[in-house]
Amino acid sequence: MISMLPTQVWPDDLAARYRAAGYWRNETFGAWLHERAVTHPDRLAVVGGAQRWTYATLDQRASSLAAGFLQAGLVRGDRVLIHLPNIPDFIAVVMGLFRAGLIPVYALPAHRITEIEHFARGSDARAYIAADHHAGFDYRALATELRQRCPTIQRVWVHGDAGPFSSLETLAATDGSAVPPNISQGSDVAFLQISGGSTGLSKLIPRTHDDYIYSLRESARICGLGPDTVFLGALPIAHNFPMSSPGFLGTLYAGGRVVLSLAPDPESAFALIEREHVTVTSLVPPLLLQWLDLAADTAYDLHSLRTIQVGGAKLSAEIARRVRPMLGATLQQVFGMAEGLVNYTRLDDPEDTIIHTQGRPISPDDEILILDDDGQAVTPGQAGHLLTRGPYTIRAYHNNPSANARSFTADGYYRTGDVVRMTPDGYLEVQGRAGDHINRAGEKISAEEIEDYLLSHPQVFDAAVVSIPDEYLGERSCAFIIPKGARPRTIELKTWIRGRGIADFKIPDQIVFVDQFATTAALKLSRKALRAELRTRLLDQGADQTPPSSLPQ
Ligand code: AMP
Ligand code: DBH
Repeated sequence: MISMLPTQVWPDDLAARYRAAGYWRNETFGAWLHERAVTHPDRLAVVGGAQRWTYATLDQRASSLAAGFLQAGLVRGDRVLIHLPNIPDFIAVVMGLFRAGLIPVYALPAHRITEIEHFARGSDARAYIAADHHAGFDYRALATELRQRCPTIQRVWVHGDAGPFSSLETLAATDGSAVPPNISQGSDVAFLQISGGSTGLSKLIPRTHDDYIYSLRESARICGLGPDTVFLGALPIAHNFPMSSPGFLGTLYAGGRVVLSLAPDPESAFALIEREHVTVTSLVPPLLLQWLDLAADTAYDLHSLRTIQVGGAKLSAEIARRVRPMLGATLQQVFGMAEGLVNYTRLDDPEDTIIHTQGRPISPDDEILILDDDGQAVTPGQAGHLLTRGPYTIRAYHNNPSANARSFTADGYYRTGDVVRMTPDGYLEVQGRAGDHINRAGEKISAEEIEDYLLSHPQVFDAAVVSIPDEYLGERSCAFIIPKGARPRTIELKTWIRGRGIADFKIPDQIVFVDQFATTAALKLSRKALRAELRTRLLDQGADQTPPSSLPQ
């Protein structure tokens, strides 16, 4: 099979403009980390577990890993799946891959074999790097299964006890002194990020050094990051938000320190905030709620916190209001997407803007369209579909013509699927989604993907998955099932779905059995209209009360 090298190309005139404006500087990840290690080698870069790495240590480890990857036979442009929790080696591995011109593909720790196989096939990956275990799950078993399903995966490295696989620690002992800091161009694709997926499984998002570094640099500036910044990575750092908005990459770019927590819960995080004098972190709304709860009577000293960023899902004004009094920090709302566009409330915005809006774009060259259902611009101030293009928003997914045809207009705008309105001063307020995904505490779940798993069960005649408002999670998932013959038990269905080998957060929170979906008047409903009707029916019946679900780790 011919392997398809990921690309991301903007039209010449726009690319020229982004360069002329100084957005794209032909900077690369390999090079900038090395520059910082030369200017401030002894400054702490990454703290996690018992490890405390200076910039020099991180830089050397990245070079060693780069040398190891190349000696193991990987060649420039090869894709490497990363399946690591929040450990310092996540950062060293990624930086090592950049340095070797290899292309990381980021999976979330919650992903399981079905998603990993999908990423491996979609990216034509040649290697897989995982932890031995995390949060009660053994990734080596997954690696074994992956090797069987995807023979293109030729190398597996494991952090910790490698079992039958190669040890990442041994690889990190390779002599990296001959590896140049950089072999890439700014316009090369640096990595493949994954989309939350609104139809079917996640799509792969190729981001270039030029475009991503621009978004990091500006994000770091907007968020006031500098050498005294201590960023806490509490959410899984494979997520685009804690990775780049400004996240751990923006923090290192600005010369600050990254502190990693293996779990996002307030107990783990507060201890680190006190110990490391954390100044900024990024959270999803349900986590913020947990933090606010515990902050009320915590013994930990949280005074170092200056900024709490919240994004990934809509934050209610009611909760937004509590951040400053309870945590003593400025709230920053962040509305972004792995495809590109990121909006921030600015730190010096009026309190009202910070509480009620999801911010405004990073770049003066972020082009924003808000359109009605017929594709016409809405009257200013009205809600409509958000489309965007700009210097760090992709023009195409990797190797996916049908998704590209759906998701991009002929003139290169990305259809975000979000419904927003714009305030007179150019801030966006997210109203909801036009599509059928469920935003469960910031994790996006495709209704279609889960319906497909349900439909493969022998006792399921038909299935429709919808989002239900949830006080704690924002939204939770509810599966409506028309049984085939004997009605299966709820627990059986959930176990069945888990058995498909998918992330736990995708298992429906609630299952409702029905005899039929649509009323006879509405037999010809589209899938989308059907989901809408089922949702309304459930809410009207007041049957939406289930015990609060827990957040995935
Ligand atoms: P993804 O494309 O998977 O990176 O997910 C991005 C999506 O998350 C956006 O298109 C929004 O639907 C949602 N999102 C991100 N941040 C926010 C926010 N602050 N408020 C509401 N929705 C958000
Ligand atoms: O939800 C997201 O994907 C997201 C949220 C905030 C994101 O990608 C980002 C900031 O960069």
